[in-house]
Amino acid sequence: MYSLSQKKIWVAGHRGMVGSALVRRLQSEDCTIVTAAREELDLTRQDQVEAFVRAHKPDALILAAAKVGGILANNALPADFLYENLIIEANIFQAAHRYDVNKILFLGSSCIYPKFAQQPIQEDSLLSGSLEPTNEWYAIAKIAGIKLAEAYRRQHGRDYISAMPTNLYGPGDNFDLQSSHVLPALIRKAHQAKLARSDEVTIWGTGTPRREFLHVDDCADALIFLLKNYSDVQHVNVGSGEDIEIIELMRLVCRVTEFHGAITHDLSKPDGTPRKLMSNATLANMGWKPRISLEEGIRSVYEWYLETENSRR
Ligand code: GFB
Repeated sequence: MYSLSQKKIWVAGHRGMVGSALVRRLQSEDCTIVTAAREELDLTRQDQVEAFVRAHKPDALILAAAKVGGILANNALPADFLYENLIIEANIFQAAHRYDVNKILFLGSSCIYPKFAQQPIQEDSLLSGSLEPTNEWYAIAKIAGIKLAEAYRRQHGRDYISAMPTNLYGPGDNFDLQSSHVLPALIRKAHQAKLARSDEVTIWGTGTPRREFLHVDDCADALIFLLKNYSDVQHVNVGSGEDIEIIELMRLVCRVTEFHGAITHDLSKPDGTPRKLMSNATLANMGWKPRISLEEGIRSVYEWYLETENSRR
């Protein structure tokens, strides 16, 4: 058991959806939260990362900083997704080891697994087959992060661990229709269709792929649970254990947003991997389970979306 009491915890990426949920969650712990504004620290610059770690000397850090995006952004910007994620990971692991930060929790993604991995996906299916082409750049950067954690543990005995969250959603998500993940896009599209009194709303692809979703507050809770209770080389899946077809997800979003028109398809857009439901047995066996149902989560995010709509304009 790793006690957070009186510890200094650096949340790298605290302005992002996951990072801000981690900060909210850590506020109920007896620890000091360290964060860095983007203007103060550019994580792609090795000298700046080293200077920051040397100056703040955190006891532990959670690496939630990453360049992220939905299926189209991943596909369109392969160099950005590969380079930025690799360099952030390399800088942080190296600086942490150099200045004796002995605990890191690295965050990956469910897209690290092979496109046709057996479902539900077990942690040990990593690197057992080819990746989904729409996000292989991001996936390779995240696999490198897992391997960095493993390598520093093996070579230097560091307590570096990795968690693989599934598709996340929640307050602070990106609602840009080109670069976002599916759930915020569907909420925004259904809401706009309702306001425009449109007869229809369009989803990308066939609607048949299945995805697993987890509310970011559940994810943050699972991550702090792992930080306290887990220390091993094997990365751990963080998911809800349930998946849903994209077309069903759209129906659910339409119900929540009260949009009653038809659902049409833009078949020029990619489907991506057919299914990626992760096994959540490792976390369940340790005694952790999610609390927020998908419908409840979508309702609360829709409320957040409406409350913050003006500030996004
Ligand atoms: O969430 P998403 O963009 O990414 O798309 P992935 C999931 C599914 O929703 C795909 C469909 O089958 C999309 O075609 N979809 C339907 C839509 N309508 C829309 C829409 O309006 N917007 C979007 N974005 N999708 C990402 C990876 O894969 O998952 C990342 O690209 C990361 O690397 C993330 O791992 C968790 O689930 O396919």
